[in-house]
Amino acid sequence: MTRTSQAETGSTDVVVVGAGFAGLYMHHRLRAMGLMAVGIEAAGDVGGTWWWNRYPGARCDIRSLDYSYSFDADLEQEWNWSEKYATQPEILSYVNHVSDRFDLRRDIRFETRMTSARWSDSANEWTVETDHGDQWTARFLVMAVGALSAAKEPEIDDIASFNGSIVHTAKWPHEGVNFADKLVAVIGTGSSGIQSIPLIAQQARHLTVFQRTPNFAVPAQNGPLDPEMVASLKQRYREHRAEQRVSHGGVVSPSPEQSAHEVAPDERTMRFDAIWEEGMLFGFLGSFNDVMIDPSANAIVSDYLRDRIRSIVSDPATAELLCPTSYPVGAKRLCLDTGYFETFNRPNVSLVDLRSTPITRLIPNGIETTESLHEFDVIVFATGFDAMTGPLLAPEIIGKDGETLRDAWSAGPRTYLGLTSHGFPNMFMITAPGSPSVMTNMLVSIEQHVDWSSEVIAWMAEHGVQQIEPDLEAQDAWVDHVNEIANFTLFPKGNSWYLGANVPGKPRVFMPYIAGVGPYREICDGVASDNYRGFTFQ
Ligand code: N01
Repeated sequence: MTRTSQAETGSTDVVVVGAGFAGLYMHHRLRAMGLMAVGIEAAGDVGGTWWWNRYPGARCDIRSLDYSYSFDADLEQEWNWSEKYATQPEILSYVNHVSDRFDLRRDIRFETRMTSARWSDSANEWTVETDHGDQWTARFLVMAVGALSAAKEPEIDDIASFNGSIVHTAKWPHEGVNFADKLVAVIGTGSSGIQSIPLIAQQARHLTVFQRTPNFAVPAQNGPLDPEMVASLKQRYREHRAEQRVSHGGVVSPSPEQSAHEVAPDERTMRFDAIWEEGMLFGFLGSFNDVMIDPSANAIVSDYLRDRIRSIVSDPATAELLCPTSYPVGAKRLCLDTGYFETFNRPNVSLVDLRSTPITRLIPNGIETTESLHEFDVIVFATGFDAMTGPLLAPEIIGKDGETLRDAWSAGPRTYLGLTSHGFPNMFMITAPGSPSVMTNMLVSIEQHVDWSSEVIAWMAEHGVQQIEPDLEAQDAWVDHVNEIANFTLFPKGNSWYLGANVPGKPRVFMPYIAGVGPYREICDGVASDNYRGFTFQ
């Protein structure tokens, strides 16, 4: 939707930044509360991550029946997913359907990027500015900007010197990319690389994969949904949603009671085989209760997954390069794949190990490594995101004492409950650092945050208060708690984007809260029922 309107100036109750799943649901809630909202969205239409990430193979790695809104019982009955894991186009049509059904585009300015927001304590309002020269004042600011929405470019010299095309998985051209008969490079082997590599390989004359760190991946075992299973789930969808809300990761799965060491090797293998055949993303991490706590239990799972790689990839040297050995499984986000390791058996695919032969620079016709020159027509950067803090710190957000959020978080993000930050009154951040967010089914976490924030806004209206701000002590205690829980586990042991380790110079702080969505929800509800313990109101 091309923006044609002139710069706007006005006043509203709430400015909502972002029109992905979080922003859209926020608009729905605010409208139901009788509040006015203005939405700002950089993309040309609704969908957030699913509007931008259109690379071949992009699909969700949470089951489609779970990765959908639960706020409306009719909506979940009327929508029909075609596959176990939905593709990006199908998710985008779902978002479009929801936006049409609830008329959610009405208040949103597309192709508009928020550039700054400044809080005025005397006026009790935010002034939000955009790259179109708009200026909105609002009592509340909701940052629904997504956790994985600021694309990370690779740190490679002379990128501009390359004469062919460069595309980034997180900013995929809407017209698509023709790889037919082309020499193609993919740099990066995280989820985006692992999903796109098999499909690019089918089209390209030759595909070279540049891998810095290998990743563990589990086959999706995707396929059409069984209509009987869907009908039966739909009959108890409400109960299923309630179970999701109190689960660990926002998906219903059994809680493991045994340690990996309590089970005989043969039985362990049988269990792992069953998880492999089922194709569930976090099945391996939840196979025993100590996989993400005890390095030796984790090694049992890692060994199994490495053996699987060796059994798929025909060339033993390539198989070894594809086996992760430098971190516990799960410490980098586990990937769900369709034919990823098999792709390295194709004659038109080769692997370059960047640990032994790093890229030195791009050259006009390709990539130079310390060992050789590789010629390419197209280079795909699958190099990920400045996760969680990137989208929040991109605009200039200036709080109560004139301090920017960037300065307040210079040593790492500081939030109370992963929803609010001291010094930034009346600002809510959906699925921000310090909340379960990216460790969960995002839809469950998004709905919980939007519900909680809208309930505070309603409570403030009822109690005649104008301003809410988290106390510094409550925030410090929460940040300590988030770190304490993370440090009890193996999650911080990989150089992952969870820690900000993928972005040079970014403070190393484990950002998500990993105690689980159920316990986290209880804490948030407890804070609310205790008259918003840890917050000061004016
Ligand atoms: O990004 P990543 P992603 N030179 O950061 C490499 C979600 N998601 O877009 O590991 C060379 O995981 C980097 O190497 P290293 C999901 O939560 C979900 O793939 O830093 N290589 C790594 O291999 C996921 O975890 C889906 O050593 C460079 C890769 O690029 C998250 O998004 C699909 C480099 C980046 O991997 C991020 O995934 C897609 C450089 N300069 C994404 N810089 C679903 O399935 C980076 N790399 C729903």
